[in-house]
Amino acid sequence: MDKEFKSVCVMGLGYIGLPTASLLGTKGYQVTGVDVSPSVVETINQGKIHIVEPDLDLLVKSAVNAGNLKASLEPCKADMFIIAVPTPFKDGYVPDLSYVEQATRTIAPFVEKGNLIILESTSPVGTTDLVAEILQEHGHNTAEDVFVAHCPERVLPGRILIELVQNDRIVGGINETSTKVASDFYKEFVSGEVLETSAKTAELSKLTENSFRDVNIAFANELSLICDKEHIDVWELISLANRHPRVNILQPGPGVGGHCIAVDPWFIIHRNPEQSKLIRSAREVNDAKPEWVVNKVKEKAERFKQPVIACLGLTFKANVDDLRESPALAITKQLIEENIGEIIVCEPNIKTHKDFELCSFDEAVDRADILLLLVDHKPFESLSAAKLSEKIVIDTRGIVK
Ligand code: SAJ
Repeated sequence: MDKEFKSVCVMGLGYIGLPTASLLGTKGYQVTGVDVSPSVVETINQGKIHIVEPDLDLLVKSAVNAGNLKASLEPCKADMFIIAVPTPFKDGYVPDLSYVEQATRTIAPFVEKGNLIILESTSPVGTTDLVAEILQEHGHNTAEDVFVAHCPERVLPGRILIELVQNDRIVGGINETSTKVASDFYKEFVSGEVLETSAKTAELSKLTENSFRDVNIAFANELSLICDKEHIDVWELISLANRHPRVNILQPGPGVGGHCIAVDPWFIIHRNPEQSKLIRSAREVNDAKPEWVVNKVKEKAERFKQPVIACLGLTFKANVDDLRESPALAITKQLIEENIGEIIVCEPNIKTHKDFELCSFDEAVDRADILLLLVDHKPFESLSAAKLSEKIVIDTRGIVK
């Protein structure tokens, strides 16, 4: 396929859209990044960023300064369009596709014959077909004139710029020509392999990757409950079992957070409820873990009048500043709500929080009667059980040695 795309319109300037837009800008594409938030648009046009991600500030600055990235509230004509908007769920775990639908309707008047439209948002099976249908409703002939494909983002927050280039990509079009055209585009800047398939397989593949991780973590979390009853160290158990050449269990924790792994499995369950019993069960196991941790703290707190409970870590995973869907945050809030003792909070990756005063790591360790380790941040790795013999330690991440 010898199509050449020079101008790109990226819909949504969040964790995926902005890194993608700025990367393409530095590769010589003429990029317009579109977002509904005026403050986001303004920030980016000043060469600055509104999210935290290593090196993204430099990339955005360089693309904007080179005149290759411009943020806007409105789309414009372009050779191709990338949709990277949120796909959350509504009440009852029903997928909310309104952002994808709205983005497609917004670009439809600007789409022309020969354009490529790529959906990168993590999406339930059938969403790429829905994008094509909306374009058809606006008079576009998706069988011949415009190309439509899904290429799910697969980058890990904290490593986005590296994984954007190095990860293998899965590209699935609504027909073979669309697949080929989209695949050729990714080959321009991806150093990993670009794998071609159908749109539906690409959609389910992304959901499968995150569900695999969720099910595996649920298995580890279930083991942690069993081990607690049996007085066995779950971390030792898993490291021993993982010495088998075909076993690779993930790590238990206080629950599964973030905006991907705890969400995506529901897209499979919603569409195929009868066939996805294990996936649903895993979700339930992981969602129940924060409550289990709270009960553990309550049990240990019984012997004190008013214990000082130090919560170490608030973020959804280690060494990031992201609090979205964080089980550590939910646990801390519940402990405060239930008035179990004096709760002190230490989170080295954020400066302030609207609901809590944050204290230093040293103060937390010093003052605590109960030390509740919720996130395996680097600085917490210095904790040693020998030095904490006077305190009760509840280590949900298994880092206290
Ligand atoms: N977690 C555990 N035990 C583990 C691993 C993780 O409890 O052994 C917890 C973490 O603490 C966190 C949650 O799971 O609360 C999710 O963290 P994560 O690091 O596994 O994943 P995310 O949400 O940051 O990113 C995932 C990635 N998917 C996979 O690794 C299959 C990423 O590649 C996706 O692009 C991203 O979801 C996404 O956007 O979908």
